[in-house]
Amino acid sequence: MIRTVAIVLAALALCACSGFQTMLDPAGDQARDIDVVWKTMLVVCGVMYVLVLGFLAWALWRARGAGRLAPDPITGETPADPQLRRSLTGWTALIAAGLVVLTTVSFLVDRSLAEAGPGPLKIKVTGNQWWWLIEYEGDLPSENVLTANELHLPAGRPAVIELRANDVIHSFWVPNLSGKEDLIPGRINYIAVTPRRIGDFRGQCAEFCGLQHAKMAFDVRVDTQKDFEAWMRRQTTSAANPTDARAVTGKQVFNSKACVMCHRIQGTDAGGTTGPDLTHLKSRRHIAAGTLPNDRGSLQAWIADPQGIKPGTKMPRVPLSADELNAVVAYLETLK
Ligand code: HEC
Ligand SMILES: [Cu+2]
Repeated sequence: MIRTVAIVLAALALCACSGFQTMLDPAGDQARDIDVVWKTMLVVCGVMYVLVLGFLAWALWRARGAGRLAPDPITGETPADPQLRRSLTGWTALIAAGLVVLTTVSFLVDRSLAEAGPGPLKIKVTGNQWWWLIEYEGDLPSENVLTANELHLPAGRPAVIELRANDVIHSFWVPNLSGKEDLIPGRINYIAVTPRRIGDFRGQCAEFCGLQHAKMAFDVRVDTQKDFEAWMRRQTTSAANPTDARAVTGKQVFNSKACVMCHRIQGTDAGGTTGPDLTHLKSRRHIAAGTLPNDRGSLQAWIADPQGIKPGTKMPRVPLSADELNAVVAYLETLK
């Protein structure tokens, strides 16, 4: 029996304390600082809670002896209790000390969250209903990178992310790396992130932003500096021309339908900015902001009926024949 309980508790602790979308498993400086505040609060409040319950039990126990502190039946006065006075003074001091600890820790952590380290990587993230535009500023304009729904960061280097919104208020939150920061139309906010652990994480919009708010997630990849640079270099290249016959047809279909008005594919006539950049679509893990895995079946389902998968999404259903749909997907699959 005790063993079963122990196993269940251990399983609960494990599944709550590690993972790619949890603040209990910090993988960056800011998340680690926030974790310090959380643990301090847990300890201080936990100790207080146990003490309060302990004193309550003790008071009930004492009251059992009946009438020790009962008013004098003749004068109606309660006898002074020096022990009680001393305990109350001690108790007040303890509360004050607890509050001082909490205030100090949260003040210090708040300060440290406000400053990024030296030489930060600069990234712009723009919230749209319901996807994330992500831009990296290179040293030269030709080294700028435009992508969507997948944030890449080098481990160990501070990054400052500039946050904007195109329509309504969204909120940027990657629990493993840092706190939350709102994206507000007409305003620029910043959030600093210094990832320390290589791995895949997940971010989520944390401010209700309409119908598909829950399907406004993004992937985060923390790489070594070298892998990050290789990724950046690939992202700056134009889309290769398809060679496969079906993909060639797919490109023609894409460019002759409404797709071209909303999506950009670098190196082609497609230059729309209403939807995500598709130049390196297949290098991403998910489509439609974390909604579906990035495979052939999902791409077909999405393009055939975006409104069925994400009702209200700003991508309309573009009528395509089955052949056209297959061809377009074959083309999209060449966009590595
Ligand atoms: C009116 C603008 C518009 C048109 C037309 C349009 N799209 Fe989209 N598309 C979007 C928007 C906006 C999104 C993001 C939707 C979301 O995640 O909520 C999107 C998402 C996508 C995605 C997923 C991209 C990603 O990284 O998540 C693919 C693939 C795609 N569109 C392909 C197409 C194809 C192929 C066509 C033509 C048949 C097309 N789109 C027509 C606006 C458009
Ligand atoms: Cu949102």
